[in-house]
Amino acid sequence: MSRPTDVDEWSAPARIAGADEGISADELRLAARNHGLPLEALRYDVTPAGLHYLLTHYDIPAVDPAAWRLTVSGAVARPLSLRLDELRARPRVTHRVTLECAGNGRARLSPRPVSQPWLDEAVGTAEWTGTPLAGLLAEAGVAADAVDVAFTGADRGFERGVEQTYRRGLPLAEALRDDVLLAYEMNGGPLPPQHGAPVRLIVPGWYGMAHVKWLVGVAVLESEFDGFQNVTAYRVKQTADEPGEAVTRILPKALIQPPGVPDFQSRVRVVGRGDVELTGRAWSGWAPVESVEVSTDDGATWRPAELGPQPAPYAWRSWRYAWTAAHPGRYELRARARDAAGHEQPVDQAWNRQGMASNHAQRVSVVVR
Ligand SMILES: Nc1nc2c(c(=O)[nH]1)N[C@H]1C(S)=C(S)[C@@H](COP(=O)(O)O)O[C@H]1N2
Ligand SMILES: [Mo]
Repeated sequence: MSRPTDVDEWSAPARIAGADEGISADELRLAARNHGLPLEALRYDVTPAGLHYLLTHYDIPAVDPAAWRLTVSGAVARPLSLRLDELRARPRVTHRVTLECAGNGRARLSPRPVSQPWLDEAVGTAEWTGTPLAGLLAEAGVAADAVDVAFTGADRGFERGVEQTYRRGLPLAEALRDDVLLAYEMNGGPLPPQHGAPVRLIVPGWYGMAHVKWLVGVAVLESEFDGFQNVTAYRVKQTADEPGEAVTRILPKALIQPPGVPDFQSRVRVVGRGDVELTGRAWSGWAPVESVEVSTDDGATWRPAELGPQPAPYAWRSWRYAWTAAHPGRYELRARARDAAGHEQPVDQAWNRQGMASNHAQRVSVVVR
Protein backbone atom coordinates (compact mmCIF):
# COMPACT_ATOMS: atom_id res chain seq x y z
CA MET A 1 0.00 0.00 0.00
CA SER A 2 1.32 3.44 -0.86
CA ARG A 3 0.99 6.47 1.36
CA PRO A 4 1.63 10.17 0.71
CA THR A 5 5.17 11.27 1.58
CA ASP A 6 6.68 14.58 2.45
CA VAL A 7 9.94 15.32 0.57
CA ASP A 8 11.56 16.37 3.89
CA GLU A 9 11.26 12.78 5.15
CA TRP A 10 13.57 11.28 2.55
CA SER A 11 15.55 14.24 1.22
CA ALA A 12 16.49 16.00 4.42
CA PRO A 13 17.99 19.48 4.77
CA ALA A 14 21.66 19.86 5.69
CA ARG A 15 22.34 18.98 9.33
CA ILE A 16 25.09 18.97 11.92
CA ALA A 17 25.50 15.74 13.93
CA GLY A 18 24.80 15.77 17.65
CA ALA A 19 27.73 15.71 20.07
CA ASP A 20 27.85 11.91 20.47
CA GLU A 21 26.10 10.92 17.25
CA GLY A 22 27.92 8.23 15.27
CA ILE A 23 28.01 7.68 11.52
CA SER A 24 24.58 6.46 10.38
CA ALA A 25 23.76 3.63 7.98
CA ASP A 26 22.85 6.29 5.37
CA GLU A 27 26.30 7.85 5.66
CA LEU A 28 27.94 4.42 5.61
CA ARG A 29 26.07 3.60 2.36
CA LEU A 30 27.41 6.82 0.84
CA ALA A 31 30.93 6.07 2.07
CA ALA A 32 30.88 2.58 0.56
CA ARG A 33 29.77 3.92 -2.85
CA ASN A 34 32.11 6.87 -2.84
CA HIS A 35 35.37 5.25 -1.88
CA GLY A 36 38.59 7.06 -1.05
CA LEU A 37 42.21 6.56 -2.08
CA PRO A 38 43.74 3.75 0.03
CA LEU A 39 46.50 5.86 1.61
CA GLU A 40 49.22 3.37 0.65
CA ALA A 41 48.40 4.39 -2.95
CA LEU A 42 50.09 7.72 -2.18
CA ARG A 43 53.16 5.76 -3.37
CA TYR A 44 52.14 6.25 -7.02
CA ASP A 45 52.98 9.46 -8.88
CA VAL A 46 49.87 8.80 -10.97
CA THR A 47 47.03 7.03 -9.18
CA PRO A 48 45.88 3.84 -10.94
CA ALA A 49 42.29 4.50 -12.04
CA GLY A 50 40.73 1.94 -9.69
CA LEU A 51 42.47 3.49 -6.66
CA HIS A 52 41.47 7.10 -7.42
CA TYR A 53 38.78 8.41 -5.05
CA LEU A 54 35.20 8.60 -6.30
CA LEU A 55 32.36 10.98 -5.55
CA THR A 56 29.01 10.75 -7.28
CA HIS A 57 25.99 12.58 -5.85
CA TYR A 58 23.30 10.47 -7.54
CA ASP A 59 23.73 7.36 -9.75
CA ILE A 60 26.35 6.65 -12.42
CA PRO A 61 24.14 7.36 -15.45
CA ALA A 62 23.81 5.08 -18.50
CA VAL A 63 25.29 7.10 -21.38
CA ASP A 64 25.41 5.51 -24.84
CA PRO A 65 28.59 6.88 -26.45
CA ALA A 66 27.11 6.42 -29.94
CA ALA A 67 24.08 8.55 -29.11
CA TRP A 68 26.05 11.01 -26.95
CA ARG A 69 26.18 14.64 -28.08
CA LEU A 70 27.81 17.64 -26.46
CA THR A 71 25.89 20.86 -27.02
CA VAL A 72 27.45 24.30 -26.74
CA SER A 73 24.64 26.83 -26.39
CA GLY A 74 23.51 30.05 -24.74
CA ALA A 75 25.26 33.36 -25.42
CA VAL A 76 27.25 32.16 -28.45
CA ALA A 77 27.17 33.19 -32.11
CA ARG A 78 27.18 29.61 -33.43
CA PRO A 79 25.67 26.90 -31.18
CA LEU A 80 27.37 23.51 -31.61
CA SER A 81 26.39 19.89 -31.24
CA LEU A 82 29.30 17.42 -31.39
CA ARG A 83 29.55 13.68 -31.59
CA LEU A 84 32.29 11.83 -29.69
CA ASP A 85 34.36 11.17 -32.85
CA GLU A 86 34.21 14.88 -33.70
CA LEU A 87 35.42 15.80 -30.22
CA ARG A 88 38.22 13.23 -30.43
CA ALA A 89 39.34 14.59 -33.81
CA ARG A 90 40.09 17.97 -32.19
CA PRO A 91 43.52 18.94 -30.76
CA ARG A 92 44.53 16.44 -28.09
CA VAL A 93 46.44 17.28 -24.89
CA THR A 94 47.22 15.52 -21.61
CA HIS A 95 47.53 17.15 -18.18
CA ARG A 96 48.48 15.54 -14.88
CA VAL A 97 46.03 16.90 -12.31
CA THR A 98 45.35 16.22 -8.62
CA LEU A 99 41.64 16.15 -7.78
CA GLU A 100 40.40 16.51 -4.21
CA CYS A 101 36.79 16.48 -3.04
CA ALA A 102 35.82 19.73 -1.33
CA GLY A 103 34.32 17.64 1.48
CA ASN A 104 37.59 15.86 2.26
CA GLY A 105 38.29 16.01 6.01
CA ARG A 106 34.63 16.60 6.88
CA ALA A 107 34.23 13.58 9.17
CA ARG A 108 37.01 14.87 11.40
CA LEU A 109 35.26 18.18 12.08
CA SER A 110 33.64 18.70 15.43
CA PRO A 111 30.68 19.07 15.44
CA ARG A 112 30.43 16.92 12.31
CA PRO A 113 28.39 18.02 9.27
CA VAL A 114 26.24 15.06 8.16
CA SER A 115 27.22 14.14 4.58
CA GLN A 116 29.71 11.92 2.77
CA PRO A 117 32.01 11.22 5.78
CA TRP A 118 35.50 11.65 4.34
CA LEU A 119 38.50 11.42 6.64
CA ASP A 120 41.65 12.31 4.61
CA GLU A 121 41.41 10.11 1.52
CA ALA A 122 39.25 11.95 -1.05
CA VAL A 123 42.13 12.69 -3.40
CA GLY A 124 43.90 11.24 -6.44
CA THR A 125 46.12 12.25 -9.35
CA ALA A 126 45.51 11.21 -12.95
CA GLU A 127 46.69 11.96 -16.46
CA TRP A 128 43.63 13.41 -18.17
CA THR A 129 43.56 13.48 -21.98
CA GLY A 130 41.08 15.49 -24.01
CA THR A 131 40.60 18.66 -25.98
CA PRO A 132 40.81 22.20 -24.57
CA LEU A 133 37.39 23.73 -23.92
CA ALA A 134 38.73 27.14 -25.05
CA GLY A 135 38.98 25.98 -28.68
CA LEU A 136 35.36 24.91 -28.69
CA LEU A 137 34.22 28.16 -27.10
CA ALA A 138 36.22 30.15 -29.69
CA GLU A 139 34.54 28.20 -32.48
CA ALA A 140 31.10 28.86 -30.98
CA GLY A 141 31.88 32.58 -30.57
CA VAL A 142 31.30 33.70 -26.99
CA ALA A 143 29.17 36.87 -26.58
CA ALA A 144 31.06 39.96 -25.42
CA ASP A 145 29.03 40.29 -22.21
CA ALA A 146 29.22 36.62 -21.17
CA VAL A 147 30.21 36.06 -17.51
CA ASP A 148 29.80 32.37 -16.62
CA VAL A 149 29.72 28.98 -18.31
CA ALA A 150 27.35 26.30 -16.97
CA PHE A 151 28.23 22.61 -17.34
CA THR A 152 25.49 19.97 -17.25
CA GLY A 153 25.97 16.28 -16.51
CA ALA A 154 23.68 13.42 -17.55
CA ASP A 155 22.97 12.39 -13.93
CA ARG A 156 19.83 13.31 -12.05
CA GLY A 157 18.54 13.07 -8.50
CA PHE A 158 17.28 14.87 -5.41
CA GLU A 159 19.26 16.90 -2.94
CA ARG A 160 17.82 18.60 0.14
CA GLY A 161 14.36 18.30 -1.42
CA VAL A 162 15.38 19.78 -4.80
CA GLU A 163 15.17 17.57 -7.90
CA GLN A 164 17.99 18.40 -10.28
CA THR A 165 20.49 17.44 -12.95
CA TYR A 166 24.08 17.84 -11.73
CA ARG A 167 25.10 21.28 -12.98
CA ARG A 168 27.92 23.64 -12.08
CA GLY A 169 28.81 27.17 -13.18
CA LEU A 170 32.36 28.40 -13.73
CA PRO A 171 33.52 32.00 -14.29
CA LEU A 172 34.20 32.58 -18.02
CA ALA A 173 37.83 33.56 -17.36
CA GLU A 174 38.46 30.13 -15.77
CA ALA A 175 36.59 28.29 -18.55
CA LEU A 176 38.86 30.01 -21.13
CA ARG A 177 42.13 28.83 -19.50
CA ASP A 178 44.03 26.70 -21.98
CA ASP A 179 44.43 23.82 -19.48
CA VAL A 180 40.67 23.34 -18.93
CA LEU A 181 39.82 20.11 -20.71
CA LEU A 182 36.96 18.07 -22.08
CA ALA A 183 38.58 14.76 -21.09
CA TYR A 184 37.80 11.39 -22.68
CA GLU A 185 40.79 9.42 -21.36
CA MET A 186 42.21 8.77 -17.89
CA ASN A 187 45.77 7.45 -17.47
CA GLY A 188 45.97 6.57 -21.16
CA GLY A 189 42.84 4.39 -21.19
CA PRO A 190 39.19 5.16 -21.88
CA LEU A 191 37.51 7.23 -19.18
CA PRO A 192 35.81 4.68 -16.83
CA PRO A 193 32.03 4.93 -16.28
CA GLN A 194 32.44 6.01 -12.65
CA HIS A 195 34.78 8.87 -13.63
CA GLY A 196 32.39 10.40 -16.19
CA ALA A 197 32.47 8.45 -19.47
CA PRO A 198 32.39 9.35 -22.23
CA VAL A 199 33.49 12.94 -21.46
CA ARG A 200 34.09 14.98 -18.32
CA LEU A 201 35.32 18.46 -17.53
CA ILE A 202 38.74 18.98 -15.91
CA VAL A 203 39.44 22.33 -14.23
CA PRO A 204 43.00 22.02 -12.88
CA GLY A 205 43.43 23.52 -9.42
CA TRP A 206 39.74 23.50 -8.47
CA TYR A 207 38.08 21.23 -5.92
CA GLY A 208 36.32 18.16 -7.37
CA MET A 209 32.79 19.57 -7.73
CA ALA A 210 33.89 21.74 -10.68
CA HIS A 211 35.03 18.74 -12.76
CA VAL A 212 31.58 17.82 -14.13
CA LYS A 213 31.31 14.15 -15.14
CA TRP A 214 29.07 12.68 -17.91
CA LEU A 215 29.13 16.10 -19.54
CA VAL A 216 26.34 16.75 -22.06
CA GLY A 217 25.87 20.52 -22.07
CA VAL A 218 28.02 23.66 -22.05
CA ALA A 219 25.97 26.88 -21.83
CA VAL A 220 27.45 30.37 -21.96
CA LEU A 221 25.60 32.74 -19.63
CA GLU A 222 25.31 36.53 -19.58
CA SER A 223 24.49 36.52 -15.87
CA GLU A 224 26.00 34.67 -12.95
CA PHE A 225 25.03 30.98 -12.71
CA ASP A 226 22.59 30.58 -9.80
CA GLY A 227 22.06 26.80 -9.73
CA PHE A 228 21.95 24.66 -6.60
CA GLN A 229 25.54 23.32 -6.76
CA ASN A 230 26.98 26.86 -6.77
CA VAL A 231 24.53 28.87 -4.68
CA THR A 232 23.28 26.37 -2.07
CA ALA A 233 25.93 23.62 -1.99
CA TYR A 234 29.70 24.17 -1.90
CA ARG A 235 29.62 27.26 0.33
CA VAL A 236 31.94 27.97 3.23
CA LYS A 237 29.64 29.33 5.91
CA GLN A 238 29.05 29.27 9.65
CA THR A 239 25.27 29.68 9.87
CA ALA A 240 22.40 28.27 7.80
CA ASP A 241 21.10 31.69 6.68
CA GLU A 242 24.25 33.45 5.48
CA PRO A 243 25.19 33.07 1.78
CA GLY A 244 28.81 32.21 2.64
CA GLU A 245 31.74 32.06 0.25
CA ALA A 246 31.90 29.92 -2.90
CA VAL A 247 34.31 26.96 -2.82
CA THR A 248 36.83 27.36 -5.65
CA ARG A 249 40.49 26.27 -5.67
CA ILE A 250 42.14 23.59 -3.55
CA LEU A 251 43.90 24.79 -0.40
CA PRO A 252 47.34 23.33 0.31
CA LYS A 253 47.50 19.95 2.00
CA ALA A 254 50.15 17.31 2.74
CA LEU A 255 49.37 13.65 3.36
CA ILE A 256 51.65 11.06 4.93
CA GLN A 257 51.79 7.59 3.38
CA PRO A 258 51.21 5.59 6.57
CA PRO A 259 54.49 3.82 7.48
CA GLY A 260 55.00 0.23 8.63
CA VAL A 261 52.12 -2.22 8.74
CA PRO A 262 48.57 -1.59 9.98
CA ASP A 263 46.40 -3.18 12.60
CA PHE A 264 43.36 -4.58 10.75
CA GLN A 265 40.64 -2.93 12.84
CA SER A 266 42.19 0.28 14.17
CA ARG A 267 44.55 1.03 11.25
CA VAL A 268 47.17 2.02 13.84
CA ARG A 269 50.61 1.61 12.24
CA VAL A 270 53.36 -0.55 13.69
CA VAL A 271 57.06 0.09 12.91
CA GLY A 272 60.29 -1.28 14.34
CA ARG A 273 62.46 1.12 16.30
CA GLY A 274 65.24 2.88 14.38
CA ASP A 275 65.26 4.74 11.08
CA VAL A 276 61.86 5.12 9.41
CA GLU A 277 61.59 6.93 6.11
CA LEU A 278 58.35 8.90 5.95
CA THR A 279 57.02 9.77 2.50
CA GLY A 280 53.92 11.46 1.18
CA ARG A 281 52.41 13.94 -1.24
CA ALA A 282 51.48 17.60 -1.07
CA TRP A 283 49.42 19.79 -3.38
CA SER A 284 47.71 23.16 -3.75
CA GLY A 285 45.37 24.51 -6.41
CA TRP A 286 46.66 28.06 -5.93
CA ALA A 287 50.39 27.75 -6.57
CA PRO A 288 53.15 25.14 -6.42
CA VAL A 289 53.87 23.65 -3.01
CA GLU A 290 56.85 25.41 -1.50
CA SER A 291 57.39 23.55 1.74
CA VAL A 292 56.28 20.53 3.73
CA GLU A 293 57.02 20.17 7.44
CA VAL A 294 56.65 17.08 9.59
CA SER A 295 55.98 16.67 13.30
CA THR A 296 56.52 13.36 15.10
CA ASP A 297 55.78 14.74 18.59
CA ASP A 298 52.10 15.76 18.53
CA GLY A 299 52.86 19.08 16.84
CA ALA A 300 55.38 20.35 19.40
CA THR A 301 58.21 20.65 16.86
CA TRP A 302 58.18 20.81 13.06
CA ARG A 303 61.05 20.00 10.70
CA PRO A 304 61.28 20.46 6.93
CA ALA A 305 60.76 17.50 4.60
CA GLU A 306 62.74 17.13 1.39
CA LEU A 307 60.57 17.93 -1.64
CA GLY A 308 60.56 16.01 -4.92
CA PRO A 309 60.00 17.80 -8.24
CA GLN A 310 56.74 19.62 -9.02
CA PRO A 311 55.70 17.41 -11.96
CA ALA A 312 52.98 19.73 -13.32
CA PRO A 313 51.43 22.97 -12.05
CA TYR A 314 48.40 21.23 -10.51
CA ALA A 315 49.76 17.77 -9.68
CA TRP A 316 50.87 16.68 -6.23
CA ARG A 317 54.51 16.76 -5.27
CA SER A 318 56.30 13.95 -3.40
CA TRP A 319 58.19 14.55 -0.15
CA ARG A 320 60.36 12.51 2.22
CA TYR A 321 61.48 12.84 5.79
CA ALA A 322 64.01 10.74 7.72
CA TRP A 323 62.52 9.91 11.12
CA THR A 324 64.61 8.30 13.80
CA ALA A 325 62.13 6.44 15.96
CA ALA A 326 64.61 5.98 18.78
CA HIS A 327 62.25 5.02 21.60
CA PRO A 328 59.40 2.51 21.72
CA GLY A 329 56.00 4.04 22.36
CA ARG A 330 52.98 5.58 20.72
CA TYR A 331 53.42 8.53 18.34
CA GLU A 332 51.20 10.79 16.29
CA LEU A 333 52.64 11.96 12.98
CA ARG A 334 51.50 15.13 11.25
CA ALA A 335 52.51 16.99 8.09
CA ARG A 336 51.67 20.46 6.81
CA ALA A 337 52.22 22.20 3.48
CA ARG A 338 52.64 25.79 2.35
CA ASP A 339 52.29 27.02 -1.24
CA ALA A 340 54.11 29.73 -3.18
CA ALA A 341 51.05 32.01 -2.95
CA GLY A 342 51.47 32.12 0.85
CA HIS A 343 48.63 29.76 1.83
CA GLU A 344 49.60 27.78 4.96
CA GLN A 345 47.95 24.57 5.96
CA PRO A 346 46.50 24.84 9.49
CA VAL A 347 47.10 22.08 12.03
CA ASP A 348 43.64 22.39 13.58
CA GLN A 349 40.22 22.64 11.98
CA ALA A 350 38.65 25.83 10.65
CA TRP A 351 35.04 24.72 11.09
CA ASN A 352 32.27 25.45 8.57
CA ARG A 353 28.80 23.95 8.46
CA GLN A 354 29.06 22.05 5.17
CA GLY A 355 32.55 20.78 6.00
CA MET A 356 34.01 22.32 2.83
CA ALA A 357 37.65 22.98 1.88
CA SER A 358 38.95 21.61 5.19
CA ASN A 359 42.73 21.32 5.15
CA HIS A 360 43.59 20.68 8.80
CA ALA A 361 46.59 18.34 9.19
CA GLN A 362 46.18 14.55 8.97
CA ARG A 363 47.10 12.57 12.11
CA VAL A 364 48.73 9.16 11.76
CA SER A 365 48.93 6.98 14.87
CA VAL A 366 52.09 4.87 15.02
CA VAL A 367 53.36 2.36 17.56
CA VAL A 368 57.15 2.00 17.64
CA ARG A 369 58.22 -1.43 18.94
N1 LIG B 1 27.89 14.95 -13.24
C1 LIG B 1 28.53 14.91 -12.07
N2 LIG B 1 29.79 15.40 -11.99
C2 LIG B 1 30.45 15.37 -10.83
C3 LIG B 1 29.85 14.87 -9.65
C4 LIG B 1 28.54 14.36 -9.75
O1 LIG B 1 27.94 13.88 -8.77
N3 LIG B 1 27.91 14.40 -10.96
N4 LIG B 1 30.55 14.90 -8.46
C5 LIG B 1 31.57 15.93 -8.38
C6 LIG B 1 32.38 15.85 -7.17
S1 LIG B 1 31.67 16.46 -5.76
C7 LIG B 1 33.67 15.41 -7.19
S2 LIG B 1 34.62 15.48 -5.79
C8 LIG B 1 34.28 14.88 -8.43
C9 LIG B 1 34.83 13.50 -8.20
O2 LIG B 1 35.43 13.00 -9.35
P1 LIG B 1 35.85 11.46 -9.41
O3 LIG B 1 34.67 10.65 -8.94
O4 LIG B 1 36.23 11.20 -10.82
O5 LIG B 1 37.01 11.31 -8.48
O6 LIG B 1 33.34 14.81 -9.50
C10 LIG B 1 32.49 15.92 -9.59
N5 LIG B 1 31.72 15.84 -10.80
MO1 LIG C 1 33.26 16.44 -4.09
